Amino acid sequence: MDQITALTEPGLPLKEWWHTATAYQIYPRSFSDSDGDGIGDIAGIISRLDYLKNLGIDVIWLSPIYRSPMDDNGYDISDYRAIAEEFGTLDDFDRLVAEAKARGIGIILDLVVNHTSDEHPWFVQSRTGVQDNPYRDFYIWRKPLTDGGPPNDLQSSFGGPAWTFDEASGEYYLHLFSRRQPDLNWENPRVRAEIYSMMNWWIDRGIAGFRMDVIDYIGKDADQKIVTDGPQLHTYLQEMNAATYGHRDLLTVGETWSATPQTAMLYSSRDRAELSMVFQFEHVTLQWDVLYGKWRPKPLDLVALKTVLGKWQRALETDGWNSLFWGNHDLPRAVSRYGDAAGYRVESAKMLATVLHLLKGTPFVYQGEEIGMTNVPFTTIEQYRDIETLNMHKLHLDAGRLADDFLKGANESSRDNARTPMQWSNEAAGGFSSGIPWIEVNENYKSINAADSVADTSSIWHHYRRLIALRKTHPVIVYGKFESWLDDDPNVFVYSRTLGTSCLVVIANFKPQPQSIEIPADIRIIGVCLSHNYEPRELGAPRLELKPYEAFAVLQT
Ligand code: TEU
Repeated sequence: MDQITALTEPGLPLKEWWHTATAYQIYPRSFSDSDGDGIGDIAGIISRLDYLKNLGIDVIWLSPIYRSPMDDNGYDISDYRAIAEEFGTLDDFDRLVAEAKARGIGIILDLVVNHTSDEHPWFVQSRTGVQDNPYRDFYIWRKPLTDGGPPNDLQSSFGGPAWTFDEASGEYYLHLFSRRQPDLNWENPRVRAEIYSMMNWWIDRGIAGFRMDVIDYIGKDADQKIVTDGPQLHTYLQEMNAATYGHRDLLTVGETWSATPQTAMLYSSRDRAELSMVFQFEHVTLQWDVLYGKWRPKPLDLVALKTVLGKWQRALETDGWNSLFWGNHDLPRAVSRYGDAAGYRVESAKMLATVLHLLKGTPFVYQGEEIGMTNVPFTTIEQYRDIETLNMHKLHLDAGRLADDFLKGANESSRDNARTPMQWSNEAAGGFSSGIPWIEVNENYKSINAADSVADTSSIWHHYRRLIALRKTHPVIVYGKFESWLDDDPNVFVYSRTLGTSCLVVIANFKPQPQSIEIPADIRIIGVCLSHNYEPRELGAPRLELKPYEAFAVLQT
């Protein structure tokens, strides 16, 4: 059977443009500063579009660019239809969309509609204290209990109670993040209508889709303390789909920390008309400590990681769709978390890319990952900017944790690891800005930067570029059936992808020690080597000696 016939076999998903796409996430504040104020901006992004085009990506997910007091770097929006002044203007944005489109790249916006900023006019109205204000019911207000306390003990993700008392109205409002991010009341049909109208306004400007912030929260029932997967969640998503992007060809990806393969099917199954795909985080939380969470991470357990990734590959085999990612703006740098930034940075970054990009799903590359940027070794809490890190620092210290111990956790897991400026060159501030960056540049920019990576054909950047191109030329990477091998091996990941007569085998050593493995009898490592991070190896032998972090992929047709 030829590959095109295989693609239209019954049981396989219909083809969508985003099946073959690779996305790239930009955190605008830290990407490229065009005017020297130390903060990245839209004009800066435009100036880097050729770099991204060259890498081969199809879609850019922009973290929020809307007007915001920046309590949570833009995830606190005060005007959904305006651009933050430090990022530029609506004209700049329209130019970005057009310039990206001219290069075959779509722009996906971050849709943050679980909450707004407390400076959003809706909330300003809502909290005036006048109970019959038409905006009162745009947010979630509750009377104090008889002892004056909050309605229940729901906690904010950023630490402390999720309810804050408002003197003016004598009631509590809900905020599952900072107190400056009040939760919208999705039960109010006027709130939903406003959001859909805003979404259509952006869609009409030519965007390619949305990444939806904590979208698993919108069906919540705060009184029952149900936050994720609330009773109305899927009803609202179907309503949103029908009212906005349902009849357009857009990519929608929900951020869903709560997703399981079962719920992912609810979100992304074709007949349900909700989302294209979700971000699931099981491979992330796997490394969190029971007590301290991400602030005292556990070492990587490869068997557990393979189990999670394999489970998701199998569950969404014939319907629904996976997203694939190692990092984002909330997570540590991929090579620091899953690889070996100190000993084998280049080899392990390439290995991780190989493993991820040859799975089934849409890969998302987080800015700087393609050059192997690492976590930042801040030595004092004053160097951190992230609201979550600063709040947690206080809470952990108040609870008796030693400052150095917290810093060690922050070095490994703070969101600021991902937010230090993109390292463009070995010039001052890594070529990110001619001014003083809003957060310190990682001091390793002299040896880790985009200019050097692009110039060196053996770099991590070129490895990413090749992997991204492979997805475009080999349908087996897009649609092939996933199977895994040596599942109990704690050091090596072996999987295959099969489509028609094509079989791709991927072998990756996740350790700094060499490994010797017996090739399972039912797979054969013969054919063309599509990707490797050392010299191409001789194929066909029944035993394989793998070098530290060696990874390669072989295609047999
Ligand atoms: O993140 C949701 C979220 O739950 C994270 O804040 C998470 O709790 C934390 O990073 C893991 O410890 C989204 C955005 O991606 C994040 O940047 C925002 O701060 C948050 O929502 C609020 O909008």
